[in-house]
Amino acid sequence: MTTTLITGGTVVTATGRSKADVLIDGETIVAVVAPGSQLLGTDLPAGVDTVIDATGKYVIPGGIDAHTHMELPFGGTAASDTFETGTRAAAWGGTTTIIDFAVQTYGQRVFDGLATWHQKAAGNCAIDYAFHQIIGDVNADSLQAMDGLLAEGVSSFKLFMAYPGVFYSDDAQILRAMQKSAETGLMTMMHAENGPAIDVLVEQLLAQGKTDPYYHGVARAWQMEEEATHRAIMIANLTGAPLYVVHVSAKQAVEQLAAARDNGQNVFGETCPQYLYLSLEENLGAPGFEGAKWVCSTPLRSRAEGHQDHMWQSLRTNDIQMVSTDHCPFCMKGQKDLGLGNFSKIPNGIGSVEHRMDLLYQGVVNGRISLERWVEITSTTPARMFGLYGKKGVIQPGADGDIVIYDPNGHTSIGMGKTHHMNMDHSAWEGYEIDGHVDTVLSRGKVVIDHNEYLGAKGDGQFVKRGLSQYLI
Ligand code: DUC
Ligand code: ZN
Ligand code: ZN
Ligand code: ZN
Repeated sequence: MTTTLITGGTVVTATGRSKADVLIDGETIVAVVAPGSQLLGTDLPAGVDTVIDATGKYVIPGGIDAHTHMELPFGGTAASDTFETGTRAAAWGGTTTIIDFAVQTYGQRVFDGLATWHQKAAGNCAIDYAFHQIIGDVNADSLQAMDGLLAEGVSSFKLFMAYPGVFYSDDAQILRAMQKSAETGLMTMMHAENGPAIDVLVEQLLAQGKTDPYYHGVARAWQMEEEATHRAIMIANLTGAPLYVVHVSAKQAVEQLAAARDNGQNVFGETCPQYLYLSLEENLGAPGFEGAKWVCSTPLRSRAEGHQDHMWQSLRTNDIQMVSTDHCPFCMKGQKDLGLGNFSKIPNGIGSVEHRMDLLYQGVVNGRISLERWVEITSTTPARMFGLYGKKGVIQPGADGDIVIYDPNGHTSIGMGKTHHMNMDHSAWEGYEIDGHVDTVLSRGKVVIDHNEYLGAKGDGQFVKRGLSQYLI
């Protein structure tokens, strides 16, 4: 087995920072010790195979992106990153685990959907991966199948209050699924937008000739997110289901989540980089058809209304617990352009899996969040929330050797021809300049990114079985 010593760096976890050396034996961290001290308690042969000098750098647990959609069939096309290209891009950006969404489509059996996702991912991933299960058709058969999900290492399922005719669950289905969630302990994940009402608004806007990408944001009004979030919280309250609301963008939805937590409920919220940085006015409202790059759901919100600032503040106060990407990339040519002349036909999604760690680190530079909070919201909380903690999300003996060496004095220019490894013909983050740089990435002890060189291979990444959430009160 290869041994690796990361020496001279500052180890940062969710609870603090200290100068420490990290010793990895094979795939596993075996010691974290003050620099220069004897590596007591380890029975290593003298000397290590590889020494990595991390002087002046942060040594953090690898990022965990708990919300990705590689190869998702959606909007008449499919997300442009495969498991191969998407996980490689993730590695470049310091993410060492993704949790993707297996899909049960309408009329399909749950385990057939899960098997399809295993086929897509197996042998193709650069980093470790796990699955949530989308339940696209809540019925007696799927409710019964949910009893078997945990044994498959899938401890969470997602429902949609949006997209009637595609993945949609009505309130009766949500109630039954949440009863199952309470009974099994599986986390209910919710896409909280009132889809039927939004569809009426879409129809009315199109009838008025309002066809530009901007109107995607107008139709998917914050009231529709707040209302659905509240409804999901109330059904969770009634049933006792643990609830995790995905891609929260409206400040009013955050207030609903905060009130539920104050009320003692196991209710959690995730936001995404796009809701921290991008806006309805500047991005969806870009000239011509440009705004299509930023069509995603929930939509980008108005900066004038203050959603972005509120979201940063919520990360600080833990009203929002973590940040995932909802990585769902589509090219402009041949995919986004399906919606030329009709915003409702633009495939929904933004590609960010490569940039989440950098974009959030910028929050540390700007004094929005602490260094420890950065690690917490990008790695430690995702691990705890979705039953990976101990193996992932922390630097301690026994944990996987998933480590990022981050250079606070480095610099990252994001954009096409600069830092961009996702399978897209544009970057939603073109021109972003980051004070900080992912220098070295280890995935289960193997160096997969060495400065600006990719050393990984498809098939390095393994499926990880998850346990129940370790975050519940
Ligand atoms: N939102 C997106 O932006 N893309 C995929 C599905 C979703 O809910
Ligand atoms: Zn969603
Ligand atoms: Zn999603
Ligand atoms: Zn460097």
